[in-house]
Amino acid sequence: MKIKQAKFLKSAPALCDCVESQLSEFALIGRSNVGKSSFINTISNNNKLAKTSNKPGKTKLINLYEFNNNFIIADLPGYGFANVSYNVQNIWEKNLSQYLLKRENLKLLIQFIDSRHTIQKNDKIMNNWIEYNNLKSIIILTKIDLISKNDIMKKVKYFEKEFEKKVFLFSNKFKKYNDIILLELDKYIVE
Ligand SMILES: Nc1nc2c(ncn2[C@@H]2O[C@H](COP(=O)(O)OP(=O)(O)O)[C@@H](O)[C@H]2O)c(=O)[nH]1
Ligand SMILES: [Mg+2]
Repeated sequence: MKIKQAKFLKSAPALCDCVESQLSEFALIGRSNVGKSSFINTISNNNKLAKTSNKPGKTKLINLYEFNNNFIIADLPGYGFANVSYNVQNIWEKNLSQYLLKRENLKLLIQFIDSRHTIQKNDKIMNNWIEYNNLKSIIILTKIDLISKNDIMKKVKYFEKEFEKKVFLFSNKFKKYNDIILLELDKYIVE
């Protein structure tokens, strides 16, 4: 699959604010700063499409983007930010779990994991929650350019063992990882 067109659709605080759509939807989840917004920009070849930031926890909205007039990617607020109050965190979790469980056109969750670290507690909690709710998901290891070539295979093995499934690789610095991910997403698009 080639990305020929990409556009911003809407920012939504909660499920009820998302535009209704028949298009297949993918949701990006992962800790703040893991590279979710960068993924959108990299596959669309447009660094201005999604806001990226090195300050964690900026986005609290579900940002929807449409590709090729054919599918939607929802860039979700990152989990695990440190400096928000417990109350804000609760509202955020409620809004987000409602979206993940009830969004009708949602076909697949894409969980982003920073390849530089070992498995983080909130990544594991999120992954368990996904499995518990029987949601389809794939895992993408990000920032592959920041680990040595030698470590890439070690990390793949480590995370595949931890999550008991295949993991995909990604870097916003190299285009070579795009195709295999887009090929995988293509399998979940319902025309
Ligand atoms: N070296 C490197 N930096 C990245 C990569 N992806 C994202 N970043 C940087 O990490 C920071 C957070 O990225 P962002 O896409 O905003 O993360 P998000 O919070 O998950 O949406 C930004 O400064 C990005 O430039 C990557 O693959 N390699
Ligand atoms: Mg972001």
